[in-house]
Amino acid sequence: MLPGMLRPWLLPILLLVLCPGCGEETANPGVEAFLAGWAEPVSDAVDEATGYPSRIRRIEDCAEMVLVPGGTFLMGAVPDDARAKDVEDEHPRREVTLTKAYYLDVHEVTNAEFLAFAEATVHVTKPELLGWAVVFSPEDADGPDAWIETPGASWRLPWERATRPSDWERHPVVLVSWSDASEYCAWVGATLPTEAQFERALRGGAEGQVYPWGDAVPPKPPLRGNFQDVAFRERVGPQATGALSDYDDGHVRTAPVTSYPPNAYGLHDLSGNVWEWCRDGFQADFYATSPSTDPVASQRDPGRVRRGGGWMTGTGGRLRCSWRGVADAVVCRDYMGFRCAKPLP
Ligand SMILES: [Ca+2]
Ligand SMILES: [Ca+2]
Repeated sequence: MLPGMLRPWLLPILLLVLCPGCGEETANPGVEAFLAGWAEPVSDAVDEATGYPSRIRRIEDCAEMVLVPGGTFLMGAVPDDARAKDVEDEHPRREVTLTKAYYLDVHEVTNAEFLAFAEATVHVTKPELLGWAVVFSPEDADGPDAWIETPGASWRLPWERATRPSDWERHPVVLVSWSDASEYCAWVGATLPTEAQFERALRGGAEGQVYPWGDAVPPKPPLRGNFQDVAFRERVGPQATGALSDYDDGHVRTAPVTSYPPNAYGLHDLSGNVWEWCRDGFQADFYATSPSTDPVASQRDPGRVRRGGGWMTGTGGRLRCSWRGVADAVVCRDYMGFRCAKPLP
């Protein structure tokens, strides 16, 4: 057959014969299997390194997650951080490799999302069973401690005198234990982030900084999150000695999620708003003994890692990227919440 006699419909077939790879599906064939049953892509945007969607939405709670790159980063106190000099558990600073990229929630789990979980699973938290919780309530406190036992308080009514704000649904859930958080993550097909995953995400790709935004507090404009600020000091009074001067984020307690700009990975409020549970048990000497690849500390002791600082965190050094907080797995605080993570297969 002469070239001039080619039928138009023959051309795609000839191209396939001459170039067998040209007609193949270009998407990563594992993506569909990985997402099946628990999540779906938000858009056509795909991560070039992995072929996986850059952003996904979970089926159970409609929460969105972004893909954080795997790779090697420096975890622990940076050399120029004078405040970390005597903080032994942040040393030694070391190279940590996360072998898989991982999805991480764009924002802290909200009350609306936790409500969906509680209704679907008939989950009950410890404050709900006890009928009270310790809640920030400076007007009702006798002494300098502004947190008092409050009848009726729980994640459903987490503010003073067992109340809640009108936009409660958009606030991060609080007064949930590590166990509550872990069960939630399992419900959506994920887990809590490891401490290493959290610190990598918190640093946002900016290696070597004391804080996510640079080396000093308070951050320069724009606002970087919800911390213990001038609004908090006005509410509590002069004993709020840890409040950031010249910083007003507009919220005394929790702020609705995504109230402040995201970091370079597209993640909101890793720093501030609420402290976040990590999967790891807390071990003060973990950095000296842990593997350098995908580290996660054993949960043999009651203590669990919490990270990032919250609305009551200010000048005390706990907003630094390397600060490691700890709380028992069963405690529920009105400044502690969580988000979910899931690594690629
Ligand atoms: Ca604040
Ligand atoms: Ca947070």
